[in-house]
Amino acid sequence: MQFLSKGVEKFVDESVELCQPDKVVVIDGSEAQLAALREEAVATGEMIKLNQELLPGCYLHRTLPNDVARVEGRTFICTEKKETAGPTNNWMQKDEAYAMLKEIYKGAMKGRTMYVIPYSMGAVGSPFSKIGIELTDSIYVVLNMAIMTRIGQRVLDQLGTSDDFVRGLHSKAEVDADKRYICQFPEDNTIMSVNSAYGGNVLLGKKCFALRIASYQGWHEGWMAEHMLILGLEKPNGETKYIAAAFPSACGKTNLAMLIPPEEFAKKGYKIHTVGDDIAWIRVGADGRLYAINPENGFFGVAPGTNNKSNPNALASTRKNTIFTNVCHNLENNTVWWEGLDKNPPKNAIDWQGNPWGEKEQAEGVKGAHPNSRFTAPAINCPCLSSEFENPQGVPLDAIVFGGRRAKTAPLVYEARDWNHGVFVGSIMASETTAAASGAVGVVRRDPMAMLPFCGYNMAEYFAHWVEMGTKAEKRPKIFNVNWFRTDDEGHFLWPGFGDNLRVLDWIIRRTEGTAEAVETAIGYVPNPADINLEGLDMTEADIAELLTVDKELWLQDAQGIEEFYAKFGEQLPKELRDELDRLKSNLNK
Ligand code: OXD
Ligand code: MN
Repeated sequence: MQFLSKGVEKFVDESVELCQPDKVVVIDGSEAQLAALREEAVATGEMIKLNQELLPGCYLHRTLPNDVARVEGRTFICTEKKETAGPTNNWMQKDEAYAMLKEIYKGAMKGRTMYVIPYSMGAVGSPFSKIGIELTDSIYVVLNMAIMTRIGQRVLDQLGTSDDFVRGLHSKAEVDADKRYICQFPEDNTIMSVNSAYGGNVLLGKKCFALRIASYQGWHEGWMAEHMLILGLEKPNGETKYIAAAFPSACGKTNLAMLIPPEEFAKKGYKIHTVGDDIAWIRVGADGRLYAINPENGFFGVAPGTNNKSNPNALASTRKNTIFTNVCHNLENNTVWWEGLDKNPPKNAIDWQGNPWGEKEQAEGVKGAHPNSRFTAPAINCPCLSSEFENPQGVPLDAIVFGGRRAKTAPLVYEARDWNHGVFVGSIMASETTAAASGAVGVVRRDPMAMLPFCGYNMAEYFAHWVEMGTKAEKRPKIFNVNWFRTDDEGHFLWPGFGDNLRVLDWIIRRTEGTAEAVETAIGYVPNPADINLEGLDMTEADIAELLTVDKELWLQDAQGIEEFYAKFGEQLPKELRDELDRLKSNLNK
């Protein structure tokens, strides 16, 4: 095939020779071509066309029951040397990986069409943006990529004769779980994903490129790819401040990014503007501040639990031009349903596995939607999408927030003393397993910067890169840690969360402006109870005081856990972080 870029031509020709598709189709991004693909997917049963009056442009897709989530155990960083991937990644020697994968891809597309998807992560032509070419034998992938990224001829035009693009080869092959591999080759800007058809494994622009490959690129090129939402907080005076926040999967990033302010705040004029819900690419601007873009163009959100109360903006985003995956098919009106959408499950439905689902199955506790069922919705649908969403220069960050699910240890919010302390706070991020019973504490999994499954290189180098970015940015954002999940001794959540999280963001922004108080503790700056605006909230100062306590005994135990986690990195751990841990311990022992 002919392309302006000789690199694209070579990649397509070699992949055709390997996978032997019957046909090759280049995705030009036109509505006519996408409409024809939707029709074809409906004709073959790959997608179900939903009620076009209630859900215009919406479709339902089911993956195989063995293929419903990201597969961390089968995700590899493939480099020349193991040290480049580091102690927290699965590693394969890259030549061995290529040889093994080639056997699996051989003839995998026989009888099928190979689609060539040119896509841009970030607005086409933005100085932040990067181009990828994904080859796939799945129409579902093409249609999802058309929502999640900017695709088509305009991307090829932007690439021109350049060979600077990320190669992604995806084949669903036989969807054989035993031969499923999600391999990143950061040294070669290459991704190979085979035997899966589930979003997180196959929409190669998302986790594989925008986090694993991009984090490696950023390390070499002096920028950062992070697992962060980006939001703009508009204050009553009309000024908007930007926050990027990292939380592990399933800790509410989409909800925070689309937060609806509590009534008292809304009345005063506070608003939230969503820039992104999952990924941020961050660079140092000419003025020495950090600027962030969301490289994606849509939301790949978890459906269960999304409802008019928890996240009306996310729900509104799914009402048109959306692809639903593994949710329940409501046959009463040919729409969709999932657990937590409302209290009226359909009486006549098909569950995510394609089985009849009605009152009997519900009484037996069979789930209608898979717990990881998803919606792929265009960002443009989001009622609170930021006007800066397409800004090619990104938005300036005032604060970076880390957070996890901790029943006891972490207070509702605290502020790092300075950048390096903030990097330490991110590096010790942890989340506990849920549903802590009375007094019990869940199992802690360390998930530094929420990047454990997504960092494309040695995490010790990644920490060092964070430290270095702090020296490059003269006007660094302040760094904070939040914990919406603190519980009392009976295991009840102490903080209402959702829209009320704005009260914490408000303190954070006032801290960046120097207009809010705090006390210095062993772990950093913590607000006094009176510093959080509780207007309109049924909560006493004693309640908030409890949320803000720092239990030295628990923190000393945590310091032990951090020590064990850090031991993985041996001598490679940056001295700055070792010093911060020593300082934490000495503060706690004072
Ligand atoms: C995730 C996701 O798993 O965003 O983090 O899908
Ligand atoms: Mn994510």
